[in-house]
Amino acid sequence: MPVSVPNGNDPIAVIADDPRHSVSGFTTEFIRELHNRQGVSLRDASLHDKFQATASAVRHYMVDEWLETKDKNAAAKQKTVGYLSAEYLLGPQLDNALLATDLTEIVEESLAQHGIDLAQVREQEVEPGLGNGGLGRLAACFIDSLATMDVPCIGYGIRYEYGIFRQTFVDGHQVEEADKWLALESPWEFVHPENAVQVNFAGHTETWTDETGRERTRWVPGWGVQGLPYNYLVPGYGTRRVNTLRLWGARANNQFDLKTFNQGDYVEAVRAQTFAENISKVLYPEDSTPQGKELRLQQQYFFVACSLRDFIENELEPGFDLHRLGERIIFQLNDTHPVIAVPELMRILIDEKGFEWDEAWEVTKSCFAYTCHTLLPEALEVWPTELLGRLLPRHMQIINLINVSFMAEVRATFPGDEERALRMSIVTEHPVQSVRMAHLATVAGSKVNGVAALHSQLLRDKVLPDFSALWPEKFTNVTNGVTPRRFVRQSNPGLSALVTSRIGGGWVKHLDQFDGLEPLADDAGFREEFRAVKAANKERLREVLHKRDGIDLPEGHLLDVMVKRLHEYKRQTLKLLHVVSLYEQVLSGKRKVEDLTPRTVVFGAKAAPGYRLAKDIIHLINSVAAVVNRDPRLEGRLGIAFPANYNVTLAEKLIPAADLSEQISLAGMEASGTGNMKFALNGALTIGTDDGANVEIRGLVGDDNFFLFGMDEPAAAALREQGYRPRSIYESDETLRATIDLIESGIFSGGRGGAFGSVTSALLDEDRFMAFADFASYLEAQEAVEAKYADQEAWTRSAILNVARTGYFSSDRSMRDYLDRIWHAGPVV
Ligand code: NTF
Repeated sequence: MPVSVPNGNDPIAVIADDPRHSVSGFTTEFIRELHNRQGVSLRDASLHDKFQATASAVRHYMVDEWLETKDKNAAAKQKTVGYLSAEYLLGPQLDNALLATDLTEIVEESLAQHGIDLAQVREQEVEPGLGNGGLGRLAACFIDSLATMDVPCIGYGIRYEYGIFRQTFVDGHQVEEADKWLALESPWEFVHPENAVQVNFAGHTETWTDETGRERTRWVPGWGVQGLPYNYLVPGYGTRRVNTLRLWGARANNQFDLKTFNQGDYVEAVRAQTFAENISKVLYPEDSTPQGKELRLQQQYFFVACSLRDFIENELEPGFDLHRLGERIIFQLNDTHPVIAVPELMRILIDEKGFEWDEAWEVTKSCFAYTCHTLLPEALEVWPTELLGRLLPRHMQIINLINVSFMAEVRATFPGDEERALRMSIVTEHPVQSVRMAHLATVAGSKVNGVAALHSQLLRDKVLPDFSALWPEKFTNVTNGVTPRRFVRQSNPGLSALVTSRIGGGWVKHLDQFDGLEPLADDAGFREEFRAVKAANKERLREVLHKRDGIDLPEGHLLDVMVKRLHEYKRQTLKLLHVVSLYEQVLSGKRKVEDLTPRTVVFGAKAAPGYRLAKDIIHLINSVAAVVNRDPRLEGRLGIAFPANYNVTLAEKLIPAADLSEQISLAGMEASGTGNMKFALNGALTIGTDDGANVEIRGLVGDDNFFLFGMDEPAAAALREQGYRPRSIYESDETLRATIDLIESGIFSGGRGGAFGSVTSALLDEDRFMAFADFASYLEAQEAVEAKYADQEAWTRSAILNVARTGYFSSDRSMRDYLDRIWHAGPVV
């Protein structure tokens, strides 16, 4: 490799003098991998062998840079971002690696020369689904951006053996299957068993007196496991930097508990091993509503303990003065999941390194910052002190001590305000004595941020108001972003080529350059090309859905897409009520079928396996689809497609094909959303509420290019305050009543009335997220959609303006905001 290239900013220069960077060069690497890694000849290789060999050959092209990056980091001694996240929803890796190494055409040609189709090889990849949804995908976008921006970063997380479950439908019901993503092994990881880290649990603490006569505490653990680091390469785009994603897998300490084994209980001995290895076995599938399960706390502590140990012992030079730790690392807490890292760092500094409490606290505060990703009270994690104290007795002590001095500070600042002190306490007594992890994170973090402007404001005003009164300067906003590499350049090659033909290719790294497209919205020729790209993307999607799901998308329809986790607050039911109301209007003759805008509504959504109502909603969607899609009276003008197992791989095909993006959560509920950004960047128009980042999207694209509906957050709060009665809306709104009545009639359940009673009564009796209140407004906005879609020139103009004006939502911009306002770190080249 041309390590001699002094400045790695020009990938073309780097590549030009690499002899391997040619068709014959790649062929050599590929054949070598087939032989040496897969142990097969080209003649006998299966498609899977070919994928493994392709992937590992492509990885060759990144390894030198990766090693070089490590050396560069060690020499520079600059601050590293330690992104602590329980989830990384990476998506398939091959295309991303091909893009970063600029090998796509070369590999395509090299494989073609041997009769291999890259497209088929690509399909072999099983995506690592190590996340639930937005939070995990955001982490993946962020590490991509940091590498691209030359910033030293280690992503730390868990190598779940089973990622997010595979969703299938049986009679319209969701059925979960284990996600065996490692069954055929991942070609992307480097495991280093020799760098295993010991992690302990349980036991008790005791005090002792050190040589200086100082009273110290030590933790005598009850049991432990080892964390094995699995390194993934995170290549930057257009730079030589390749950062690291380090995921930890649990392994038993001793392969066998020999004592038990010698006593003859072989099975018991092996069982202990299984117990330890369970820690990294499976991703919890709850999105937004965590279950307070002991295994989950084990997972959280497991990965942060490994990560802190790893950074301190392996990433810093020997003898580094830990009093200055905050100059070299900033650990970003991705939601509350890694917050147990706070007492862990305190424990390391005090118990192991002999720091005084105050010194340790100063260092700790400088090393953490906290991102909150939610507004739902039930999503804020709390751990019963009984559980925490049993699993991590020393950490429980430290949390209590942090709380004692924090309470003293609160009481000194607000004398006599005992209620406030109780509200703010890290440890709460109700309903059972528990630790509020968001409070701990806020107390310890140097900064606390929300993920969109509205969310950060609500975080200050409603979720943590007492904290923002105490420390106003601690709170800030960083609006989320998405990586333009994966979500435009890779997933939408047609649009990428079109855009590049007009404004050059700089946008891939500088997405604000999309603003250069603005004048082209008025260029009829460009609009035609833009429409052709959308049409081709729809065609590609038709092929994918046909092959993947046996779904035949009709041609020429408005593609109306709602893809995200199934949750009541996101209001998939509102979308469904719209479809049912259209159907009802046709059945009852209120609307002529030829007046319907031909439209297919695409849903993609997984429900947490224990979330009953969400699963009932999935069943209802599938049941409505089964009837509507077959009713000849609709003349094929209205349909629902609900492909199972929505994931990153499908998103990359679906988003570029969409016309309309559904972002319809109740205002004040969706922290940000990131799908909303991906759709806008790919030229879909949004129908949405004033929620999360929708607010900023609308602000940028303008009211003429966005379909706003529904109550805003203050209106929703006021209505709730006033006493919300969904049934009275049902009674007064004729369209809504006819829609609900049609569902209750049994038409979607083979004549059995009341089959979807759980869904309809949740709406009629409670409607926690006020779908009824926004129903009329939503239908009106959908009429505006139809009117605009009828004028294809106007629609395309708006779509182009969406692309041109949303460059702000690059995760590179998010990273710049974090670097400037929170991390105070920068690039190392
Ligand atoms: C999610 N939060 C939010 O619900 C989304 O609005 C947001 O876009 C993403 O985070 C990324 O910031 C969660 O998944 C969790 F766990 F915090 F509830």
